[in-house]
Amino acid sequence: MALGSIPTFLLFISTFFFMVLGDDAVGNSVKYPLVVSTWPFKEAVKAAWKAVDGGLSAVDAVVEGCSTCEELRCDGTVGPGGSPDENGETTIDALVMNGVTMEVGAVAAMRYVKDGIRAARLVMQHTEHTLLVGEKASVFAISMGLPGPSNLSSSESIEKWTKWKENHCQPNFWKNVVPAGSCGPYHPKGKVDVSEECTKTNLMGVAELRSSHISPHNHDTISMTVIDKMGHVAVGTSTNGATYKIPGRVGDGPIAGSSAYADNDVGACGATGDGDIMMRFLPCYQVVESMRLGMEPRAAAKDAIYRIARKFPNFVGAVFAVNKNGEHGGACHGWTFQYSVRSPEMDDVEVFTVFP
Ligand code: SD4
Repeated sequence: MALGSIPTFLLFISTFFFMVLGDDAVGNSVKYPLVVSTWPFKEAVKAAWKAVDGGLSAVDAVVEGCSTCEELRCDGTVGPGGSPDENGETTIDALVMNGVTMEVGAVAAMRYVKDGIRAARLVMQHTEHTLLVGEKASVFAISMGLPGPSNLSSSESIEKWTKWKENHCQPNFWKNVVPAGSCGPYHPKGKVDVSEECTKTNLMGVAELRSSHISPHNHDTISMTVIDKMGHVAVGTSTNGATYKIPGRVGDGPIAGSSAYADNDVGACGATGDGDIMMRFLPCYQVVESMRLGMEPRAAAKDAIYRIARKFPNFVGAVFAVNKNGEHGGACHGWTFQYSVRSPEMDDVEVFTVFP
């Protein structure tokens, strides 16, 4: 080799390694591919791991993982047959986000179609939109080839709903209405003093009295992050939403930045909990932006939860945070949270427990 061509050769070699390893791999202990999911949804994590380890993209692995939870009806609150609304109907909220392109596809309050996360991916891949809702989302999903219309109720969801009706439709999500302690139809309670009744805030601006309908036995969301072999990040979410919700309610599940968020330059986040509160704070957007400013995943997760808890001390929820090197951490409020991880260093899925 002529002496003059040595620098060119070295440049070629370093460019080659940069392209193969990616900038994150240089000088760092990179831990991907990686799968992280809310709760001990081990089968879902295994399915996503199998997909990503086999070479599928982060987006496709997220879809495989969340789809497995929908098929298994994880916790009886993901996929068909879970959490009935006030009419006894099960609907689905789902989202997928590509952290490379920042594309998002989501469906909300989708009826008659059981494949929430696949419908979300169809929105992302075949439309310029971000979010389709209700029956129109179902029509879209079926027109794009997903099975349906199907009855999303199960004997369990109908039984749960029947007991709730027998219990005078308690608990429910209404406020400032009459009748108070029984089933509807409901009407506004007359003149409401907004400062006293609606916001229930004290002088510190803290909403004190709102009780949460979400409990450790009633959690409903798989939120998953995958980093693939290329170091590309994606997130996905699927849920039936809140049990006994008012029909038409959309939770945080299909809201980018709330239930999940991914940015390839930084990392990703997944959330679970009281979506009606959480979606006001976009906790996963907050987590990713905090990590962008240099926070460690665990500190970013704690900060995002704290921002909600200082305004809603009774709020129940949790987030996990993952940076682009695969380091992760979680934080929670009002319950003990668990999240599942599969990385190249592990022989199997590991479950991490986070205390409030
Ligand atoms: C919702 N965030 O629709 C969902 C419910 C949930 O743990 O995650 N519960 O509000």
